[in-house]
Amino acid sequence: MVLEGLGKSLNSALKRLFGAAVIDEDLVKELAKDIQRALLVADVDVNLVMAITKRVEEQALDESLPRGVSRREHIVKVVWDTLACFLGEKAVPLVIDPGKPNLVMMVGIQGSGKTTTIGKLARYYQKRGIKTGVICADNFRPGAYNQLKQLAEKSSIPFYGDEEQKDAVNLAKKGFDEMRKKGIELILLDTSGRHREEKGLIKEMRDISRSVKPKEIVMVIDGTLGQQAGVQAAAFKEATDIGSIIVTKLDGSAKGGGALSAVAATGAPIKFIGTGESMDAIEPFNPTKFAGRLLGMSDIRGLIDKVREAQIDVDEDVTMRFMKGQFSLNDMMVQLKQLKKMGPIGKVMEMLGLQYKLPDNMAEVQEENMKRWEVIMNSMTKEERDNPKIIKSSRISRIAQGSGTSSRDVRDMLKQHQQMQKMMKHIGKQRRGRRGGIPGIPGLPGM
Ligand SMILES: Nc1nc2c(ncn2[C@@H]2O[C@H](COP(=O)(O)OP(=O)(O)OP(=O)(O)O)[C@@H](O)[C@H]2O)c(=O)[nH]1
Ligand SMILES: [Mg+2]
Repeated sequence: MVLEGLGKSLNSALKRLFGAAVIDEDLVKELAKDIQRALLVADVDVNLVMAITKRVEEQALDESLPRGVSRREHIVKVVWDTLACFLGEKAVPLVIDPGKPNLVMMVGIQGSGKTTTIGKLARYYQKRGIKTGVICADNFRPGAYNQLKQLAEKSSIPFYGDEEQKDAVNLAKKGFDEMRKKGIELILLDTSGRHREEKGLIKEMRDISRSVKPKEIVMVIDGTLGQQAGVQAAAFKEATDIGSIIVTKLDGSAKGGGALSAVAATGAPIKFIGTGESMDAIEPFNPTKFAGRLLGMSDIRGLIDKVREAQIDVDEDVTMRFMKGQFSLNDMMVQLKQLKKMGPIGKVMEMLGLQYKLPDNMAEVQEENMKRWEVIMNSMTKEERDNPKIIKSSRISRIAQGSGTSSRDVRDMLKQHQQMQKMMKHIGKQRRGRRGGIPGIPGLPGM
């Protein structure tokens, strides 16, 4: 996976958020620290890291939560949005006017991946029904002509090149004419990467682009450079306003996060990323989706959805009563049924990050018990159901007789109720301890 290391550490930072009992300033600070560490390891510029985490800290405990959004979800969204923002925010696609010769010129430092990327892009667009051709204007490196020719032939893509021609501008012009005559819509122009630094590269880029007037100039940048990629991007951005960027070699590069964020910081749009040596290893760059993938959002969303699915609407009054420990037998039945829908109770509590040691028997509340308890409850008066405290020995015998169960069954149920009431009180306290309150899952009071 692309930027696997960064993704893993960001994901575990968020898991900590989901595992925490209380969401307060300390927790957000810890989360920010985790994110800082992850980004620094990925070679993201220190100032950028600070700006990212400052924004997360500022917005995480923002008091006003949109309706129906829990604090945890809100924080996940803040982290997601912030990362996306620092990756460029919007996806900027390569625009191709169909039926016209769209010339796209590739430039880049030696070995950055220009030729490979041209091969990939040609395939990418050809598969999408756009007539695509490639031109080799690299008259510098001896193998360049054959490298591109072979890539083109493998994918049956029209190729132009001339090993005898030594002038790059001439090659570009001739190639462009040829392709135009053939009705090619996307013409990808490969240039030489004789340069080791930006200056010389930019001069040559100007010379060629003046004569062939490309629609767009793409700078191909090696993602393994980390934040150094930003230097190239900045020089390039200054030199042309029809420029965009493709960052390559993000597969397996520990510094890819640094490269992407540094490039995005220059304001030059990243349009594609290269994710491997094979001809299919290219993808359009979408900051929002990319940030989501880094955070392993599919996982976390799944958890949120699971909790949501099981929720029922309980009004605030009921929730308040639970928090004060006023918890009737009817309430208990409703809660047990809800919890059963979500799976093993202990697991649910763990997912929600609630720290409470469940009484051993409670985790095993079985359907059988619940059925029996319903029968028992039918033999009670309303007063008894609402306020089971009043049920003493004589009432227990009466209820057991009336429901065809034993006194022990009735006592078991009452004991269960007491334990659950205690738990609800405890959860209520946890909830009150949270800053601003966590509007949680209405079916589970106090969460
Ligand atoms: N792992 C990985 N390797 C890549 C990627 N893109 C390019 N490469 C490799 O990088 C090396 C250089 O790629 P080229 O496409 O020849 O680079 P170039 O910019 O055309 O090089 P010059 O023309 O010499 O300046 C090759 O070995 C490619 O296979 C990528 O996304 N991932
Ligand atoms: Mg090349």
